[in-house]
Amino acid sequence: MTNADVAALFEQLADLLEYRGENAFRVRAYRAAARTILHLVEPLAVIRADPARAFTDLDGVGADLAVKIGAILDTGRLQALDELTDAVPAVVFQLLRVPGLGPKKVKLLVESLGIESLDGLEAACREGRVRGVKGFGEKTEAAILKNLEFVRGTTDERRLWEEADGVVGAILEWMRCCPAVHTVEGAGSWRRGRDTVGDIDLVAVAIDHDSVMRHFLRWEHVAGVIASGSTKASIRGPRGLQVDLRVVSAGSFGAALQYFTGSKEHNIQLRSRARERGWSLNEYGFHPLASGVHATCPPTPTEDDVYRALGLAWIPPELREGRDERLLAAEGRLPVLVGDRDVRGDLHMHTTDTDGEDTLADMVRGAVARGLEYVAITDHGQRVTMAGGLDETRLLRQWERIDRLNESLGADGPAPIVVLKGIEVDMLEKGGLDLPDHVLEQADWVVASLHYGQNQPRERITSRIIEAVEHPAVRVIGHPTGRLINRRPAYDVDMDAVIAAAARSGTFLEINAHPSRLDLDEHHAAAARRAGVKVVISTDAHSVRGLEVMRCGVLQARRGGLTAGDVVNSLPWEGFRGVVAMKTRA
Ligand code: DGT
Ligand code: CA
Ligand code: CA
Ligand code: ZN
Repeated sequence: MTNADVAALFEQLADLLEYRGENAFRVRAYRAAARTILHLVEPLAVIRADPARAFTDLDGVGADLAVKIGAILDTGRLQALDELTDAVPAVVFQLLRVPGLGPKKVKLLVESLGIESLDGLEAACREGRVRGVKGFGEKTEAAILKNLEFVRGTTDERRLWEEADGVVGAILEWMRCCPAVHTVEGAGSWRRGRDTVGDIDLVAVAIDHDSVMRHFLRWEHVAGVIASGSTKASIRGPRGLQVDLRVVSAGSFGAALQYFTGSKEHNIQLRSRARERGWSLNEYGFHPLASGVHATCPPTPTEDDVYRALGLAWIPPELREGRDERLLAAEGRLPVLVGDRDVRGDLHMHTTDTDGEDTLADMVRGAVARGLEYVAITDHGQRVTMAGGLDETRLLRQWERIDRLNESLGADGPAPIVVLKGIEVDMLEKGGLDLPDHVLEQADWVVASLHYGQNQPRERITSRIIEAVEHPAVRVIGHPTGRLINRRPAYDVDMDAVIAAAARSGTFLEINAHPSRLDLDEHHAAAARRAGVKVVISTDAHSVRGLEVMRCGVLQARRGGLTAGDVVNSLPWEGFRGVVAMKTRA
């Protein structure tokens, strides 16, 4: 069970309680616990394994909830939810998955229209029956139709890259314990750094195939064997993820790693290039196309050999999507992609002054430990009341503390890090920002984000964001499209217009590195690059652990073809201080 799985169970319980009109206090308690758990970067199992800690240390988790969490970790189930589930019609669960439909609305739809399925809801929307229900209107009806499309397009089968990455790390470690394994590497969409992963693919070279297969199937996390043979096997692993293993000979390793890394589209491009040279290409290597020809083909012990034989530079896996990478590789024009070590600063993070879990001092210590040269503290502005957003007085007080912190950091010798006075302002529903200009002018770093009124029509959302882009104090737009992978679609926004405005005004766009945001996504990141807009990769950390997700943002930037030069926070402090100082823009 991942933290997200546990949080989802509590959310479902809260939904069902609310659907049945039960005690609002209990509903809120479960929701608060779900939020806390979702925000933890550390797995609940790790907390439980630590004798010095208890679930009751977590915000909003009392004795009763702590017991429930333990039971979920043991059994994968929440008994209270199982009991309620039987008492609620099945369609309720489907309807609750539609973004924008909460328990109260679902109850109205079920009871007044007799909706029995997603199809039934779609028909009711198309026939204009939903707008007749109290509390619904034409706009809600249109929003439901759009969101129904989203629900249908999303299965829970694809997991966030970071979740898959945890499983890949564990299985590689296990496979490397096997004496018969010579080499084993992860391939597939995980290696390409896609934002979500369907299943995990491993490629191994082994001395003795059988003992490798036996070792694989003996992994403690195998929940079921899907297929097993002497060269390939598939298991159901932790978190429901399928893991495919291929075992090949050392001479085929390069070809196999290349083949199983994919993507399919990229492989098709390589095969057609191989054909031009009179070869076929598969997971075992190159072979002559014409039968009876005994010409020798290039050997493929490494991936580099495969690309070199085709007259191509080695292509980073993140670019292997069958777009323009083959052309760029043939002409030696592949971008030198930004890497984890290029990142020098983190310009979006929260503290206990709003909805963060760790204090200002702890966040800064965490950033120093990660080797960062500068950070911006960007707690929420006052509009985000739910998170205890800062008004002018509280913000100025925080900035005084940051001044003092910087002084003390530099007290004996050079400071290990520069702490910038920042803020994450909210773009208000009716336009404008949630803190006055005279305050924003005093900030070192202003992130502007849109958290409310996400269902407004395209023109409204777009003009709110462009207004923020053009605001002289705003340096970067936070999570510009608002998507939450597998949970909520992006808001309806004209990103071409936003990117064009950012290019005109020199405003940056964020790649939010949180594994379920990754926003800008790879396509928008690439579009920003083409338009000459620089991006900022930020963690939006709400805890010290949250700082670790930077690598997920870097992967997304790499998939967008970004170089260090495209990423503002790859500048060393000496260069970045000039960016901070540059407040008035053309
Ligand atoms: P996923 O698992 O849906 O996130 O995406 P991938 O890319 O990991 O896809 P997967 O697991 O089906 O296959 C791994 C790689 O193996 C894929 O990227 C390319 C290669 N591959 C698998 N099946 C085929 C196929 O039928 N034709 C070709 N050309 N390549 C294939
Ligand atoms: Ca895969
Ligand atoms: Ca696969
Ligand atoms: Zn934030």
